[in-house]
Amino acid sequence: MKNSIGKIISINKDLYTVMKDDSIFPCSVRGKLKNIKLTVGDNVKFSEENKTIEEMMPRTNTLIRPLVSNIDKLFIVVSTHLPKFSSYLLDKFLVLSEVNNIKPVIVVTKLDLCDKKELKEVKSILKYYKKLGYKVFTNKDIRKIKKEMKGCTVALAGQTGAGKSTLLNRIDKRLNLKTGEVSEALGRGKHTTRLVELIPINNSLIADTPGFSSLELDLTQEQISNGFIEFGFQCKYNTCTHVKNEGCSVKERVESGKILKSRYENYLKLIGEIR
Ligand SMILES: Nc1nc2c(ncn2[C@@H]2O[C@H](COP(=O)(O)OP(=O)(O)OP(=O)(O)O)[C@@H](O)[C@H]2O)c(=O)[nH]1
Ligand SMILES: [Mg+2]
Ligand SMILES: [Zn+2]
Repeated sequence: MKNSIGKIISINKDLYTVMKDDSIFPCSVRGKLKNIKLTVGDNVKFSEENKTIEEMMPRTNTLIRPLVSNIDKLFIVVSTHLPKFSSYLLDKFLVLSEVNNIKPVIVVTKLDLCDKKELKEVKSILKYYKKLGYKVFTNKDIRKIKKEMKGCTVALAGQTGAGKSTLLNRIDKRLNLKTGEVSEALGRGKHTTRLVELIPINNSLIADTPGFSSLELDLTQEQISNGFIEFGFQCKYNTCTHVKNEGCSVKERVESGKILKSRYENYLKLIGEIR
């Protein structure tokens, strides 16, 4: 029998669940494929008869943490509190999306925990990201988020406790994903979601991923710099790393307030990590 083409929607030890149209096939992996590390999101050739995966199709991208491939959009879920808002993680995920050619979408949660002053601060930061052209929603904009997800393979990323599973439960109540209590002492959640899987909802495939407390980026200085989309290439020296060159247009724009200071600081922090 001819092989079919499907998508891996979950992996649990040696059990690979492959979806084709609306059918699900529990598969194992053929010996010759064992040296390729298949991930959730991989498109594969498989035998419906033997329930074996025979071949992996070329990938458009792979994220390491969460480990998923062929993602169209990354929904970056950031909370204002519990865990505390981190522009650093937001920028890190934005860089990760840009470098991997994944469209990022920012979703802010727990605005209800902000007082007036904090709300104003958060809104002014978000305005900057909107101006850069990023889509920014709150976790109350369910209709808009659904529309943005439609027809796409998407992953949710964000710190543990940020409210990723809660958001998905709002998108489809039948999901009934487990959500966690945030530990007040740590101010962060407890990794309630453990396995990565793609869930078919709302005409899209969605990966609710385990949150993380740290995230490593294996990128070059140039990739990171390109990930800050407003930096551009108009510096005096075309090899400018925007660190201490005189006449660096990035540094000038940070000083004049055109580039958000936290963006530049996060850039420095990120390139500091690769040295
Ligand atoms: N006040 C408030 N609490 C929220 C909001 N969104 C989520 N929570 C709460 O935050 C806690 C953590 O939410 P989860 O949805 O489990 O977080 P998660 O991002 O899936 O966490 P992991 O699975 O550990 O990565 C739960 O107790 C939620 O009820 C919100 O907008 N406001
Ligand atoms: Mg979760
Ligand atoms: Zn420069």
